[in-house]
Amino acid sequence: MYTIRLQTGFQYDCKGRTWHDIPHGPVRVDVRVVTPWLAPIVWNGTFSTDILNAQYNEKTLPIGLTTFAMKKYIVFLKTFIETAEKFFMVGHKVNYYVFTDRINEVPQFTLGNGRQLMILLLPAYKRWQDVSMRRMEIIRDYSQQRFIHEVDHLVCVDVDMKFTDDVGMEIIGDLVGTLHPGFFKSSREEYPYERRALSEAYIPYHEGDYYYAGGNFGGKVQEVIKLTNHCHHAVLADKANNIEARWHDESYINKYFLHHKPTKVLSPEYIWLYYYGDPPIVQKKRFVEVPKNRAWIRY
Ligand code: UD2
Repeated sequence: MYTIRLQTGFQYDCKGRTWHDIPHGPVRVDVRVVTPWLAPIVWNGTFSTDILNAQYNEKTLPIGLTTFAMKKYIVFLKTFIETAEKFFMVGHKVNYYVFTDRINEVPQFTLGNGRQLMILLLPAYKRWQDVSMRRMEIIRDYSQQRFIHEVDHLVCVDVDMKFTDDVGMEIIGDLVGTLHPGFFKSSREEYPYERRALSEAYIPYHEGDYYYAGGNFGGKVQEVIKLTNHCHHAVLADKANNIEARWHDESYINKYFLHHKPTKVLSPEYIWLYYYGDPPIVQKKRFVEVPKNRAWIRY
């Protein structure tokens, strides 16, 4: 028997069957689809949306999607929500939790059935790094006090992003991390982990599995509470020692995932930055960064 690989990444055998027809057949041979601890790595072509949707119990609670639109980042909210309505968990219940200090600048949205927008007022920190890192504390607190009663699962993402293709039940798992688009082909020595031993985020050169993006993580609410609580304490401990990890919250998340392995890993389809080009191996760019003028937006 011979196989033909098509651009889509699906495998067809000589009888024209895809892996859907042959459940034990190969899935993707050009990328790794499982971690060494046997968690799936979610790439296009490795899952069936129909099967996952059929498994989804209609009685379950909505999926929670958290994002922060603090200060000038409020300008990203319109595109973020409008594209989420088109592509994020279509046909499922969603609670959007948007943290902002600029309630008056929140646009009006028309949302689909079963989808709600919750605007949560926060005072803003001065430094953008603190806004970014403080997300750990805020997500932890709101998860404990509120989200745990309203949703089963949280997806926590950056706001300067847009959805450009379907993102559905395939991303749901107990503890979920996303491969950073810049380092999914790199070796562990090349990962931009925090390398100063003084920091709580420190990872030595001989350790580490993947480099995860700070802009998309999630899981069951209880797991997100553990992750954000751990990272928040690490941020505080470093602050007390006058040190700030190299990539802020992202560095602490990477340290957390080293010792608490994600049960599901999303490929960079789920956080793409065109700064890294348009490689065909990333067949779908589902959630992509909106370019920003960092000097203007952050100050
Ligand atoms: C990366 C990560 C980001 C974070 C950061 C830490 C990705 C795609 N992004 O992005 O998650 O780990 O590095 O260095 O993996 N924000 C505001 N107002 C502000 C500043 C930030 O709302 O004034 C929020 C907003 O949701 C933003 C997020 O914090 O998307 C992260 O900030 P960023 O997007 O400027 O960070 P960036 O692009 O360096």
